[in-house]
Amino acid sequence: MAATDLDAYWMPFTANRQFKKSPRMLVRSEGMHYWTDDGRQILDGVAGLWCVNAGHARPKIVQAIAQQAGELDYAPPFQMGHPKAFALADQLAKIAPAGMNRVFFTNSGSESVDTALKMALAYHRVRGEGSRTRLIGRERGYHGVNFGGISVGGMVANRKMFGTLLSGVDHIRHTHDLQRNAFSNGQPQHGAELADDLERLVQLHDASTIAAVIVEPIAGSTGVLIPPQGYLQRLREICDRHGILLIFDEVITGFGRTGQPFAAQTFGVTPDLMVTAKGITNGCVPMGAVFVKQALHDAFMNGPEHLIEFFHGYTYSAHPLACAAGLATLETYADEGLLTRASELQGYFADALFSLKGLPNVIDIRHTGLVGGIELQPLPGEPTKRAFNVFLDCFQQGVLIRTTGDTIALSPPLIIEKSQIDRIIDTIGGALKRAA
Ligand code: PXG
Ligand code: PLP
Repeated sequence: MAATDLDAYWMPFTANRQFKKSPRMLVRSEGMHYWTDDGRQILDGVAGLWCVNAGHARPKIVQAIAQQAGELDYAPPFQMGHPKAFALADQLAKIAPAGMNRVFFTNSGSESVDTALKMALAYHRVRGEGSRTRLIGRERGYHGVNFGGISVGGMVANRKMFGTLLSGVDHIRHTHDLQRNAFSNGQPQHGAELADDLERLVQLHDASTIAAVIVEPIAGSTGVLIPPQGYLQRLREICDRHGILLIFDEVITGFGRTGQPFAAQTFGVTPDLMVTAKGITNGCVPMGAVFVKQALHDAFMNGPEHLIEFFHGYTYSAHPLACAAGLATLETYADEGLLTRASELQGYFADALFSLKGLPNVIDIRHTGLVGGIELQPLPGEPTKRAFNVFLDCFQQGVLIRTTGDTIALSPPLIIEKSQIDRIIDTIGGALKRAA
């Protein structure tokens, strides 16, 4: 392709000029692999972008999308319905944490986040507690890129260019603590007390002003931060004590990543609202969903029946192609036991990850289920560069990984075989030695 052919597309979250000088083009995918435009096979260590949990081009999903496009291409979601939207919500409720049986559809994680924040605010208002307007996020949180999400989010680069954001937002501290917790095998031992930061904000602002707190059970985008033992439980207790809604952002952790359908189940803590996307359609058609407890939904179902209860929705909420893909995805997950397969493989995966301990510049290894993080000592004065060099090297060797800051993140499709885990880890090991 001539260089000018690449000019028009302004790529998201990409070093555009670097990419366009040396493009990395994917042209085909199947199972655990991508193929590049120069015919190389690439082993996918990140499920696309944490979303292709059942692997690529799965026949049931491909067929469902093709058939749906010919049968019902689009249906307006406002004041109209189509059967697959109801069927998908019903199926999703069956795998959700107990009681989270009402589902609102969106088209992405970012939209799901903003939907959940609006639901939380409106919920308090319909119950007559309209003073609860404050939203609490966490440092190093990633909640997508819309204004609500970056307001509660805690990644500096994603916020600093965009003005004053939402007002009335505060943040609790993050849980990353290399000094006390480096190389924890599973949930770190130290840090449950960091949840008490929420109690501190309650003292500062008063509970009557706080609507909700949103956290990722595992922070993915800021480098795979596993919650310390007891931390999520403590957040839940503080929320309960003060009538604050707890929102889990499970965009990455949902759909089997941690060994259960959702991290809420893996960690044994049920939120009030749960934000999802990505794996809901195996990444094949954009879709997101917000799960809520029935009581929260029911609080809106008052007033005259002909009136709209919640003034929110997207042109493409519950898009027929997405619903068809979602139903076929859930079927594929169920056929192959994928929503719990990570719990069977996590021991092997953890051992493989820990075999990298002691290699040059590896300063921490973190994991749960089939998500792993390998944190590197940054190059002096050049943060992110060492990890990015490892990424480029691995891609040359035929393995796709993801880096964020100086952390390598792994989240392979849940169909991965042990030999493929070995291949990914060996390739990273080689790249780490070369990068030393
Ligand atoms: N919340 C969380 C926890 C996410 O991980 C979003 C919301 C936003 O979803 P959408 O579909 O709007 O992108 C995400 C998305 C990375 C990376 O490299 C992760 C995401 C997106 C882009 C890059 O870690 N997660
Ligand atoms: N902008 C305009 C002018 C619109 O008419 C609409 C939807 O009708 C939107 C934005 C929102 O688009 P979507 O529903 O796809 O989020």
